[in-house]
Amino acid sequence: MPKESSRPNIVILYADDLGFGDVGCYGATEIPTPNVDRLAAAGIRFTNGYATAATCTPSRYSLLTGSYPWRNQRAAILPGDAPLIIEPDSSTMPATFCRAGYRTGVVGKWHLGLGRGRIDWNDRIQFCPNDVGFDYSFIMPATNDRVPCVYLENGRVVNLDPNDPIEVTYDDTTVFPGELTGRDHPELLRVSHSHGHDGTIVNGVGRIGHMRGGTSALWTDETMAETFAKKAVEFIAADREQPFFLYYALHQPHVPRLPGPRFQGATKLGARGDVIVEMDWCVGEVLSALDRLSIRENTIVIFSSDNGPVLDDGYRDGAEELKDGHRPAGPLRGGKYSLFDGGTRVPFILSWPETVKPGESDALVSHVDFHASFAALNGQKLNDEEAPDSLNVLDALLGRSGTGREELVVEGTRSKTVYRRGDWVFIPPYQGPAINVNTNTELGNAPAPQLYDLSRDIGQITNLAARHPERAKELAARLDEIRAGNQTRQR
Ligand code: NG6
Ligand code: CA
Repeated sequence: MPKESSRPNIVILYADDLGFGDVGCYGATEIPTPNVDRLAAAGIRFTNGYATAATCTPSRYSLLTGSYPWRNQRAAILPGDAPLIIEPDSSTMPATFCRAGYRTGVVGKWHLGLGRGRIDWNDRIQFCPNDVGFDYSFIMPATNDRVPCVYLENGRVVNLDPNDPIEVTYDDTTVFPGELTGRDHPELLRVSHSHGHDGTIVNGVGRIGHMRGGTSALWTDETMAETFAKKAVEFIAADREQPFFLYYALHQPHVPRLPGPRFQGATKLGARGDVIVEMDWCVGEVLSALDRLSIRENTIVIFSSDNGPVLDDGYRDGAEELKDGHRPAGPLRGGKYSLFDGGTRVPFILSWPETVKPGESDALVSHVDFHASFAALNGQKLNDEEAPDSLNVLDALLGRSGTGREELVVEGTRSKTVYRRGDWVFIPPYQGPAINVNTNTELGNAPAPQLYDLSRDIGQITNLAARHPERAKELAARLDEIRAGNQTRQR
């Protein structure tokens, strides 16, 4: 019997806005990331590993379902009170793991919506991670810059005092009586905002949206890392018999960047560098727990990021000023929100000491493929409606083959997509600014088609569309075809 049938545990460590060049094993020299580096040294470091989108919600939607995000109109950056965008009881990767006898958990950032409309934060929230395949959940509802700034455990706000109920609104014309906002009280802020983020002040930081109440339940940004790491480790250790799937969605290095005291000043790059070191510590906590429990050998640990990097994402925390030669996207062009590779090509590491030989792989792989690949690993059959864009690329993921997908679609923002086949990348003409001036990222919008050959031009400098019009046309047509739902699948 092949070893893989022994149902390994699976942990996905999913960073938030971490770029292709942000960790040591992908070339960062100014940010020490010993734990991520040791994971890479023990596993496979992929150089063509992709998130499906350059922003969070779409990317995570694909990771958990195996469906491209632009197939679901609601898969766009969500406010903190948005409804759940995955249908309860629909096909999800965690649900497929449950069917295979796993216990499943999510810890960390959720950002896929909750409830079905108006959420009552003071009661158990129905339509939460536990309704889409997770046995256990300990989450922040949306992002660390969005209200409500509370943790939810299995659908209930943690530490809530019923006499101090929570109210939330994203209607910017509503300010709750007595609410202190960043807009009206900049003198109360510990970090000032550069764009947006001038709603309710929580823990000295202006957030997106408005909330009141829930004082005893409010999180402290500086202890978020240890809070999530502790819950992740508790989940891992809870049961030694059943295999488990843990989706640990790290909150770093998304804004606001407020590391715990131990990590303040860990780098010369300011808060953004420091929270990456903190993130690395979280990775270390998980690896140590697996070692301690003697289950590291038969655990697949994946490390990746939901989208590319951004320096100024709305707060003046010095990330831009202190970057000092550090290249968050490495050699790639663009970053978060971008149609260029910097938006979606991310660190992508898989380790499974018992089975996978350490090495490096340039196979084309995407987070969207985990669902079908792990279903195959566990002998689970997916029907045609399930995980429609997920390919079984298990051989590539486990390093048995250097070939992954032949083609891939990724999203920039708002359903604008890019098509990659082999080393060729085609970006259709798109309206919109070339640069997001707030974040200072190249978005990739241009009135003319763009075609790049990544084998010679990883930085997407030379547009070859005019030189190879036939190829550009062919790739454009194929992208249209996939968007219309026509795909061949290998399962
Ligand atoms: C943007 C926010 C940004 C970040 C992003 C979501 C403003 C001005 N900008 O709208 O700060 O929160 O949404 O990031 O509000 S993501 O990684 O969750 O997609
Ligand atoms: Ca993100």
